[in-house]
Amino acid sequence: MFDFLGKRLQKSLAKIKSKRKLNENDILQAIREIKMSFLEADVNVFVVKKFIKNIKEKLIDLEIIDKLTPYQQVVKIVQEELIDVLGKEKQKISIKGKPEIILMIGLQGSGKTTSSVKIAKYLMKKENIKKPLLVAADVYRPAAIEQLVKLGKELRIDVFFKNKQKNPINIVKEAYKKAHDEKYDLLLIDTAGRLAINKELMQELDDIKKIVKPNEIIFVVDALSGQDIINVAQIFNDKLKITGLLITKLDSDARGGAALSIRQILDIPILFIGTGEKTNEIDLFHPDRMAKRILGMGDVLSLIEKAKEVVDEKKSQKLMNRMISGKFDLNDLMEQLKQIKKFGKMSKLLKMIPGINNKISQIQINSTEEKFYLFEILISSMTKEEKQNPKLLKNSKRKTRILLGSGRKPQEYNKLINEFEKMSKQMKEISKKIKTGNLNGGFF
Ligand SMILES: Nc1nc2c(ncn2[C@@H]2O[C@H](COP(=O)(O)OP(=O)(O)OP(=O)(O)O)[C@@H](O)[C@H]2O)c(=O)[nH]1
Ligand SMILES: [Mg+2]
Repeated sequence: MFDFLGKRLQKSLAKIKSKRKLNENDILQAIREIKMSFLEADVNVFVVKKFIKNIKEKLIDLEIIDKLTPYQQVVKIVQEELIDVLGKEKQKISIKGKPEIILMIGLQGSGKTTSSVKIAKYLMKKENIKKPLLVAADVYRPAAIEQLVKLGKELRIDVFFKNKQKNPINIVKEAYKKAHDEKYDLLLIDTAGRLAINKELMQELDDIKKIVKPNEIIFVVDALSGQDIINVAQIFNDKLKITGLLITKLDSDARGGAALSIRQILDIPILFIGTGEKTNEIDLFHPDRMAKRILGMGDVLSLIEKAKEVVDEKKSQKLMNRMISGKFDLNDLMEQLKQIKKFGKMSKLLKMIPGINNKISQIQINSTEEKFYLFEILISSMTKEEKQNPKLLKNSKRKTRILLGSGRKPQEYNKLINEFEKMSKQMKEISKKIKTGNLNGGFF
């Protein structure tokens, strides 16, 4: 997520980290570096100019306050201005209509269809939407209707479509009537993609807008877009008045600067970001949290929210109790691995933890993920008895059977046993400390 900008910016700022005083030259050099970071991340020149002008004014007047190092003060200023670029406050869709009507627009392949489903699912979970209707208004691309129908089916969300109707305006009219008649509380219209600005298709969107009078018109923009997306967004906005942005594919290594720049140039809030192909890979956009993340300060709030969403509290409590009581078997380990997996990719998770961003390499992450995967396979080949009583795993007949069943190597098996023993030992020690009330320095 804006990783390129983050890494580059953190590198620029690291140069002044150890300085106890900053002279004019240091400041100018830092400003130059910051400017280059933004330009290299493909942020629009006008946005960069404004940003630099603002931080320059603040940095020149910098008065060193005792409590903060010069570095901390510079970071604070950059953070404030970054929040300004990202959009000051969190924006969210407030459900106004009955039904709430959302129109999705954007270039071809930007992620409109996927995002339509993601938004419907998100609003059902967070905003008390109970009966959404998705509308397949893309009659041009073969299989477009099928794509939405399939996604809707997976999530048990109704999809309105007409295989024979070739006029999207008529489809929308009918869907609009159905939504009112059958008391749907959300009407979400997925429209056809445009390769570039095309007058006819633009008129079609305007006609749809006039019929349904949407509460939200969301412009879906791919993080991989180049600078020309800003012009495209401008034209869409002039004709249709966009109410919010959704930036997709922020899980890729796209620099994302161009998509990001639309926010400030057109003064349209970023409502959501797409972080993967799965229908739950959508996040509300919080400018302050994103600024912190870009500056390597972590995003603990998002991490806690995510944990609440994915971790089954009862199971965690049970697991915790077993750990404290010194009982911890391979069933528990498997349960723990499953809970971790629910967070998604480990690299995403680690980026939310302050200070850790640059300290763990992708290689280390990959090897941990691989190890967990391996453990899961091996544990799956064990009997219930073996999982409850790991001592049985020393038996060579059992070992041979498990290796055969899992298709793994003896070294891998030994690694699991060793690591499990180490873990159990640590847990027994912690449990002893808790029981004797002797927990110096906490758990870790
Ligand atoms: N990695 C990743 N892929 C995404 C994301 N959003 C969408 N995609 C993928 O991007 C491709 C295009 O997505 P669609 O939702 O079909 O895009 P669209 O705008 O509806 O495309 P058209 O209808 O052809 O204009 C699909 O392969 C999606 O799975 C995202 O946030 N991350
Ligand atoms: Mg589509």
